[in-house]
Amino acid sequence: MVRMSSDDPFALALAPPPNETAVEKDARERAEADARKVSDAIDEQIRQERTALKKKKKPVKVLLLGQSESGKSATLKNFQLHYARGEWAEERASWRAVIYLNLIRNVIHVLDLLLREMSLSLSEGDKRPGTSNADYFSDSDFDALSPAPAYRFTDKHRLLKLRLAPLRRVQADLEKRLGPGSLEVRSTTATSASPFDTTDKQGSVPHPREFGINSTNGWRSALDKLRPSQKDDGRPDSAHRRREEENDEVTDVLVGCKEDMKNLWEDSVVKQILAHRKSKIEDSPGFFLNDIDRIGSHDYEPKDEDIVRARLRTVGVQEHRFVMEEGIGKEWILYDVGGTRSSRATWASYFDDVDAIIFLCPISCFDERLREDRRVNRLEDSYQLWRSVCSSRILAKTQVILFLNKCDLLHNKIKRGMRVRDYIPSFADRKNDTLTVMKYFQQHFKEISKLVSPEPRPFFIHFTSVIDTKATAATLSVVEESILRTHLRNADLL
Ligand SMILES: Nc1nc2c(ncn2[C@@H]2O[C@H](COP(=O)(O)OP(=O)(O)OP(=O)(O)O)[C@@H](O)[C@H]2O)c(=O)[nH]1
Ligand SMILES: [Mg+2]
Repeated sequence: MVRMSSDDPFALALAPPPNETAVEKDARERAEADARKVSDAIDEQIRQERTALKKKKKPVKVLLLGQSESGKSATLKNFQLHYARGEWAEERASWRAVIYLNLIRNVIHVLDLLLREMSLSLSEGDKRPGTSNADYFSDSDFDALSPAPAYRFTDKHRLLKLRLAPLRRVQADLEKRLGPGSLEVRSTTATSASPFDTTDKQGSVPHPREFGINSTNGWRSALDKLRPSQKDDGRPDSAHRRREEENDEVTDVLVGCKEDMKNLWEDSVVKQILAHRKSKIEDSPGFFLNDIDRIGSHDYEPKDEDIVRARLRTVGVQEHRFVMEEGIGKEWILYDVGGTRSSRATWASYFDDVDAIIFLCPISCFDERLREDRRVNRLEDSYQLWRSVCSSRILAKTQVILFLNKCDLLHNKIKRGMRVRDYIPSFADRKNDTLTVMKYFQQHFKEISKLVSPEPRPFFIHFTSVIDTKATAATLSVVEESILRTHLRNADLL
C-alpha cells in the first residue's frame, strides 16, 4: 500500500474521500478508468500525429537510372529549369565553358577527319576505314565504309589546320579545368550490364564493387572550377581574377576562330567526307556546330535549350534538392547517377529508400554500341539493365517510370532511311515508321517487366525527347503528380 504524505496537496486531492462507501468507491474507480482511457487515446493520437508529421517531412526521393548518354542529366536539368529557377539562373554562365568545350570537340573531330583524308590521299593505296579520333562521336558503328571518293583538297584545307590549331590547346585546358566529367570513357572489356545483385536471397543491399564520387552539389563541383571566386567581403580575390582572365582567353580564342570554324563546317569537301562516312555528327551529344555564330560572340549567354543540350558526363552519384509548391512532399531529392557500366555498382545503395525510379532508355540507339564496351549494342544493354531493375526484389514495390527517350533522333534516323530490322532481326517485316518502331520497343520493355518482376508491376511509359523543354515540362507535371501520390501512399497519408 502506498502511504501518502499528509501535507502533499496533490496527493491529498487525489486521495479517496475518507468516508467513501462501497458504491461511491465503485463509481470513482469507474470514472478514473474512463479518464485513463481518454488520456491514453489522446497520447496515441499525439504519437500518430508526430509520426505522420515526420513522414510528411520526409523528402520525396527519386532515382534517375539508365545507361550513359540516355538523358538522365538532361532530365534533371528539366526539373531544375522548372522547379529551381534561382539555381538555374545562377549556373547559366558557368555552362558556357561546357558548351565551348562541346563545340570545340565537334570542330576538332571534323578537322581530324579532314586531316586524315588529306594524309591518306598523299599515301595512295592506304585507304582503310579507321577510327582515329572518331569514337567520341556516335557514328553508326555497324556501317562498313566503301572506298572513299577522290576528294579535291586545296590550300584552304591546309590553312584551316593551322588556323584552328589553337583550339586544341583550349580543349585540353577546358578538359583539365572541368575534370573527369568532361571526358568520355574509353572502351574496355569484361563489363557487365547489371553489377548489382538482383537475386540476393535475403533481399539485402549488396556492397557496391566500386565507389564513385558522392557529390551532394551535383555538377556544381565541375562548374565551380570555372566560376570566378570572391573573398568574404565580396571583393574578387586573385584566384577570381585569374579565372576571369582564363575564361576571357578561352572566349577570345573561340571568337577569333569563328570564321574558320564556319568555313570548316560549311566546306563542300568536308560535307563529302562526312556523307561518305555516313557520319551523323548532328545527332551526337553536345552538338553545337550549327550555332557557331551565336556561341562565337563575346556576349554569348547560354539559352535554356543550350544548357539542356550541353554534355557533361556524370561521375559518381549526384544529389539535387528541389523545393516544390507548399504542402506535403514539397521537398524532393533527385539522384542523378553515372550510367557507364563501371559506375552501376554504386546504384544499389540507393535502392531501399527511394519513392520512384525514372528509368531512361534512348530508343534511337538501336544501331549504336556502348562507348565503354564496343562489343555491346546500346539497346541490348538497356534491355539488360531494365531486366535487372525489374527483377530486383528490393525494388519490387518501388514505382518505376519508363522514359523511352531520344524519340527525335529515332525519327531522324527512320527518316534518313535506316531500317530497324537490319540491326534488330526480330523487328522482321513490320512497317519501318517511327510510330511502329516506338510501339515495338515499348512492347519489349513491357514484356520484360511482366516476365521478370517479382510481383505484378504497373508502370507508366512516356515517349520523350528531353531536349524539348516545353514538351518535357508537360511530362514532368504528370510524373510529379504520380510520384507524389506514391509517396503519400507510402507514408499512409492517402
Ligand atoms: N537529341 C536529343 N538529345 C538528347 C536527348 N536526351 C538527352 N540528349 C543529349 O544526349 C547527351 C547525353 O545526355 P545526358 O543527360 O548527359 O546523359 P546521361 O544519361 O546523364 O549520361 P551519363 O552522365 O554519362 O550517365 C546530352 O548532350 C543531351 O543533351 C533527346 O531526347 N534528344
Ligand atoms: Mg549524366
